[in-house]
Amino acid sequence: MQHPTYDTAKIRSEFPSLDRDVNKHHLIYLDNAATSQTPRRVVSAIEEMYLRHKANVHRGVHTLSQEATDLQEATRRRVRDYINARSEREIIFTRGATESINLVASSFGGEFPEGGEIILTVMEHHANIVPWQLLQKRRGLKLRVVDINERGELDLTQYASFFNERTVMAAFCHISNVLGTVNPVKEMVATAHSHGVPVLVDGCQAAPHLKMDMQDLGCDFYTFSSHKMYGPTGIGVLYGREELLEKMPPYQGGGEMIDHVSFSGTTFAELPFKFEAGTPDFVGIAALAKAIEFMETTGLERMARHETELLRLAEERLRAEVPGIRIFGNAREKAPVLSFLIGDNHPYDVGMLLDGLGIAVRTGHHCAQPLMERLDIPGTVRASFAAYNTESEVNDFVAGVARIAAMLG
Ligand code: C6P
Repeated sequence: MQHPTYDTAKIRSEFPSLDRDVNKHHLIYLDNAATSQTPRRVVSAIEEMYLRHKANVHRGVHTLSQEATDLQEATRRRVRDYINARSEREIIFTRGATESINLVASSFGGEFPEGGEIILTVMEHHANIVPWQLLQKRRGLKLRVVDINERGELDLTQYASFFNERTVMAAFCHISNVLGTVNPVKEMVATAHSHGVPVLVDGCQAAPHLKMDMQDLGCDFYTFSSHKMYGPTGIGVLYGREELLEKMPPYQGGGEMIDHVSFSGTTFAELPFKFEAGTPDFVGIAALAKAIEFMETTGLERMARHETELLRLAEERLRAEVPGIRIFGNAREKAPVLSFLIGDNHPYDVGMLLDGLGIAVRTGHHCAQPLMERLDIPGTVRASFAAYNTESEVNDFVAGVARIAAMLG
């Protein structure tokens, strides 16, 4: 099954964390949709920053400060190229996707007119629901929620029907973190734009698997978190179209985001710094470049093909070998995220028993409670695959689930 040029052993050799034992079993890490493991080159870059280049960015004329600033800004350019944005002015570093969405809701949404409507979908992560709900209260807005079909795909007819003269925003995920559904984002952006409505895409689950191309997608805002794409924790990227960012007020005030401060009035820095108040996590930002390098050298398409093969294998074998298994999310285009339940057994019980076998999966509502309500389930067990997972890990995982199913009855 493994392609001759795709060498998981070589990839795994960069991830020492995969070599450890858990509960007397060799770790099988299948919680990649929550956070991926980190390759050595990223950790080395963090170490290098702390041991050689630690000085505050954009603040000093001394050499260390220049070095740290150069490394941070080199990552910005790398991200710009990686996601095919037009300019590095469109790349804002945040703490993660959650902060990015709060930034857009607060700053871009701050002037939405009362009675305005925001289109969301039922498969959103709380990070793409709650910031809009907070804004809804502040501005007197209405949220409209697009439903899914039995495969877990969005109802695009309903989506198109929601647009009217009151619609002020559409915000949806590129890939569902529970169902794995890959949404037809380009088409959805085009629909919104045909009504003059701006779009935010939550690309958190897409970043580790898909080529992100801002100019091709045409969206107004796009966001993702570094920790899910082999990078450091605590860093996110917000892409925004320059002409929108230019008009938006700052999200937070403080150092770094100003041009000149006086008590009679303050002027703000140029993009993207207007949105980066305070000392950023320049150590992590510098190291994010190495995560992008890892994905580029491994080959995003080859990684995705490998991960899809693991997903298909796991789905087929679970269906064949585990009586009473229910898999949630059977979209025609699906990312390597596998949510399931065994009969009526609680996901926590299954997750705990899998942990006893050294197998890490996520259990619960996955920060998508409205989706759980829609599916009428308390939560799921979720296995999610990354570039370093192997066919033999999938086989052990399926055997583990089968054993647990037999035990629980
Ligand atoms: N989902 C999961 O296990 P942060 O926490 O800001 O890095 O990412 C939030 C987020 C936003 N959107 C989607 C689609 C996501 O999947 C996540 C994070 C993790 O599914 C942790 S809850």
